[in-house]
Amino acid sequence: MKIKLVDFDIRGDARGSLIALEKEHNVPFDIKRVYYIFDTTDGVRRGFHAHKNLKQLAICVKGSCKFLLDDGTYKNIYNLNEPTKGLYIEGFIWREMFDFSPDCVLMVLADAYYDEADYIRDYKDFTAKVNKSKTKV
Ligand code: T46
Repeated sequence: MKIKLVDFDIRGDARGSLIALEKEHNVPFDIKRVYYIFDTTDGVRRGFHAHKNLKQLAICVKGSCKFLLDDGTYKNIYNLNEPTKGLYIEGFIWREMFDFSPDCVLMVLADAYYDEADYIRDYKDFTAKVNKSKTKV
């Protein structure tokens, strides 16, 4: 299980800024899928799930939003408000996204194709699985 904030180098010049995302350089997995969330309804909260097996890198390329990440023991809130930062999420972590600014474009890179079977969408199932893995030690 891993959560990490990643800083991207800006390849900027007098014309403006550019950030390149490359597998193994600043993206620590093989990119299979990219999706982005935008035009989010005011006050909405999304996510409410964990993944059984997925690596993701979330970047707010415009505007801002917040991520609540919960490993079943600790909860942390991450504020994504610049395109130079990515939030890397790997492993069994519950996530909720909220406080989207009206202009927010949240881009997510993932190491696997979309698969509903990889989602745990019930918080009780999530905590039960976390507790089961703790007792396995
Ligand atoms: C995650 C957070 C950060 C697809 O058809 N393909 C896709 O690749 C995705 C991501 C979604 N969908 C469909 C499934 C639903 O009918 O798009 C609809 C909205 O997806 P969902 O309700 O899962 O969206 P969020 O914002 O709750 O969660 C998404 C990702 O699903 C999830 O992996 O970690 O963003």
